[in-house]
Amino acid sequence: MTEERTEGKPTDGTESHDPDFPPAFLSFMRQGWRDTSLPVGPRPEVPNYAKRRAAVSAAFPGETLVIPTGGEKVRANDTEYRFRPGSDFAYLTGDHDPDSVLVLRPNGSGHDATLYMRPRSSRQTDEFFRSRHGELWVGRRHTLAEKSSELGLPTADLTELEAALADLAPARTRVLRGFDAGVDAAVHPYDGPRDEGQPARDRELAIAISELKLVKDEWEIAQLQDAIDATVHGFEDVARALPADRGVSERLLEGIFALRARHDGNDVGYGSIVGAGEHATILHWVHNHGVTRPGELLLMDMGVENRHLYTADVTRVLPVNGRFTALQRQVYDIVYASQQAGIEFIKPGVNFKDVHLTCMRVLAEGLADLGLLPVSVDEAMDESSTVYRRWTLHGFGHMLGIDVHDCSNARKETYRDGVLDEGYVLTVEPGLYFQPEDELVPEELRGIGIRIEDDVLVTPEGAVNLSAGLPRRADEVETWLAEQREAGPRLPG
Ligand SMILES: [Mn+2]
Repeated sequence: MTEERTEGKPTDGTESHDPDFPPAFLSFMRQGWRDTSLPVGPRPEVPNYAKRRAAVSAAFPGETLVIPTGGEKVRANDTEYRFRPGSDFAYLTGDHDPDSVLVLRPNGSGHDATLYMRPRSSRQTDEFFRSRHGELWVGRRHTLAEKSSELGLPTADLTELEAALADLAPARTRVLRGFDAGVDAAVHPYDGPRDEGQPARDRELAIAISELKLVKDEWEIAQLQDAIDATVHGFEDVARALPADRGVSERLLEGIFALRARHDGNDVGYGSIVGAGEHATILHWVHNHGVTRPGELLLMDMGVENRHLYTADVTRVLPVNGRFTALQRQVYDIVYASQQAGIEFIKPGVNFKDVHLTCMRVLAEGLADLGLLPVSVDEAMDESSTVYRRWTLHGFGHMLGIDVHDCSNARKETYRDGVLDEGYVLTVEPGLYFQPEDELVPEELRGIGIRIEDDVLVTPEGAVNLSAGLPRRADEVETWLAEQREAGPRLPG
């Protein structure tokens, strides 16, 4: 299914700058290799993945379900980005290899699962040393048996997938589209033009998986806590490297956080946002080419993605010189009060939308106190107005899990217009942003951007803040920053 990637290039994956292969070298390379085996056994979390597959199976009785992970993405020419598995595929299998495809076939009472994968390079062909996808280029892959043992899932060679997909009845098949062009082309469940987008039947599969993900099981909550704890660690490293009395580049801070993540065996779940001064007013500031300045604020929105791909999403604002000015603190306290009101409001049964309104009303009241609202708070909060949004810009938060914006295919009625339930994990992240060129705010507010973001678990009693390892209140943030500086720089080692 991936051959089209090499179209127009030598089929063995070599490049024009690669050396030739004289026969003497080829025959010498083909001999004398000892077989090896990987020391793998069933991973403890295997039953969790089986449970999720059973839930998807129950939603689509009698139908074949095809769920690819996707392939490596070209960065430039023949270099690729580091592979990141498709979230839904990883959620259902735990497999992290590129190009794999999960197929669930109806068996009368439920489904039989098969993981189609690229097994280790055979020594019977020259692929292992000639192809850039061969093991001497990319490292040892699992055999079919090794992968099966590790994931508790029957496996088959990816080369058999095309035949397996060939005879599927369109009306009884659903594909998670958009991940693997080869799979998408192989299964044609509709006659319309390709550019009409994902057909409704396939869309229902994506929706069902997204809605299953709304409730996190205990193992997932442990993964999220692990990612969040690693994130706390990373924020501490950054705070310890942030000088109070001189500027450093935003990229230094981005790099320290990334170094901590990679050193711990993790990654970042999204491009770190490190906004010094007025860069904090740009919501997705990822250029990070600015410099901190004592006296200004520093906004950092960063999250570690752990080795099972669950990610944190945390934002903190620090006063670079160690102390908020009275005005900075006034704005900070409005955002804090908004976030606190949102967290206190959250419990099973409340509407997602009402959490939003709870947070936004506190922000609107704060804007009124600052003398900025052109109308009353009630008028501003009316659906026909919402003028306060000039300075709040975004919603209160989003679901969090294996994607930073998790459950994104859930229907509006189960997510934005839905009701929170036990086991949901979501961010609470109100903010206030005063653009440097905003003539409707006093000059001293221009260029201030503040967001406080935490990751919250919905429990029977209410909400538990999973990221409480980082303080949020203004005075506590100052104390924490001073403590980190006192402890001194800490680099992984
Ligand atoms: Mn977020």
